[in-house]
Amino acid sequence: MSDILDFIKAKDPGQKEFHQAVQEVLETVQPVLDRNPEYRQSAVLQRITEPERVIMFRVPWMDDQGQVNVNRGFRIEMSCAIGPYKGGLRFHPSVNLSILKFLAFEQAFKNALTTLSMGGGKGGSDFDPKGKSDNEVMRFCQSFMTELYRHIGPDTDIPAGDIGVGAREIGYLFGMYKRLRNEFTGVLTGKSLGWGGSLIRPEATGYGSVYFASEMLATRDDNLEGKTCLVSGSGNVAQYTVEKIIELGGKATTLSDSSGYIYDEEGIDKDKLAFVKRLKNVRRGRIREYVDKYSETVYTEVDSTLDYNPLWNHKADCAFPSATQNEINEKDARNLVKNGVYLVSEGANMPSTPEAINIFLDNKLLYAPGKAANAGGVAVSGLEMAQNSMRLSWPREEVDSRLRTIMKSIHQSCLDAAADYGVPGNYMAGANIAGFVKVVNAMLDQGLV
Ligand code: NDP
Ligand code: 2IT
Repeated sequence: MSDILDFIKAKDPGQKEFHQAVQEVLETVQPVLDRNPEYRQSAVLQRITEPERVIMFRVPWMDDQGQVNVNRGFRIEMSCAIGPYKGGLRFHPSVNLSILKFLAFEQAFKNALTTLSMGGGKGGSDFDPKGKSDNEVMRFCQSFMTELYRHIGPDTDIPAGDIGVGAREIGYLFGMYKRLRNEFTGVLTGKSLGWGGSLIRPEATGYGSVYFASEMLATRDDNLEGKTCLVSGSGNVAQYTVEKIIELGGKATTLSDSSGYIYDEEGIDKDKLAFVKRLKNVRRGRIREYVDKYSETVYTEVDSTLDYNPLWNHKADCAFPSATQNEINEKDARNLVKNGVYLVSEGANMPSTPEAINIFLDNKLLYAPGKAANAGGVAVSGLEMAQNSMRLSWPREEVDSRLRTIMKSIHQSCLDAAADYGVPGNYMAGANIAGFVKVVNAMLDQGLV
């Protein structure tokens, strides 16, 4: 196991996020390999850690001043063992091969857990949509799709949103794909409702993460009623996490963006959440404006000299990290435990460092890893694909009830796999093992391809 990890690190030395994601999975699936010696002969670890295909391309685009800019575009086609490549696109200046490979790697196992037939992929660009006009974003998306279109298709690879890619970007990307291919198909998910989108897709990741939390609480005869929750981020996932927490009787006290966070001791209610949605989705403003509107609340600017994030240092019961990778470090994890938090449900992908995860596990928290807790988003993407194929759309209640059933099933698969391999209650090990076994068995069934 450690030989394989050393080999991967030596081959791509700079890819620290990818190494982190791989190390976690390799460490937890060791007992699966011990029980299935044929996996070694078939070199399954070497195969699942090497993307089936990596596409990297130049994206030239013109800004509103007539200046030409160049960004880098990517699509990582990680695994199509159980279905066509599926996963989001991230537009953020930090995007690089390491981050997209970690996301694509996690996606393959996440998608396997959803019960639907989807392989794993991820893509994006180091383009920063922040501060750009709609026209600039449109020109960028059109240029990006002018290359991407030849690699994707409704039965081949189906991208969707992630950080920096929401309904606006999906619209521009879809428009260009349709023009280039002369076909109207479900090649992207997260589409708007009027032209092929699914009800509940915008809500799905946040709702799903809270449904998963409710399932974990139910194992202790508990629920979200009256629970205080810390939420990070203020984008798609964070907004619908707060919405579901409110609906289930909990109280969310924090939201953040990359500049800082707000603390609202009274709780973010429906009206305040509606303000955040307008602020973030329509005006594309900063979370600090929340305190201008609600003066009894507190805004704290990011302080890069601190070695912890003060957002995670408030009294609470539950935490829903919903911004980005490695946003909870060891010190943050200790602060969470010290403040009484006993449940962490990861809306973001890999938001906790390995040291933070160890603290959650040592302290017997109900800890749900992203590949289980945030799988509701891609699951409803799968339901969007199903509806597109049938050329019909299901009502809100139907999609929501399917989402709830899928989250329940993921929760059960994690518990079953964890118990089967002697680590009862360890959702991280359970998610990794259940996802891994499904992907690897499909690979073995299909021969050496
Ligand atoms: P959005 O772009 O809608 O929102 C992202 C939020 O996170 C913003 O508040 C953003 O702040 C903050 N953020 C992003 N990068 C950083 C950073 N480096 N440091 C601090 N804050 C940051 O994205 P989503 O809500 O869609 O995604 C959030 C997380 O959820 C990601 O980890 C994503 O991979 C994961 N996820 C998303 C799914 C989906 O369906 N959308 C599905 C499953 C997981 P700012 O505006 O200042 O950048
Ligand atoms: O990380 C994720 O699962 C997503 N960004 C959603 C992917 C999708 O295809 O809906």
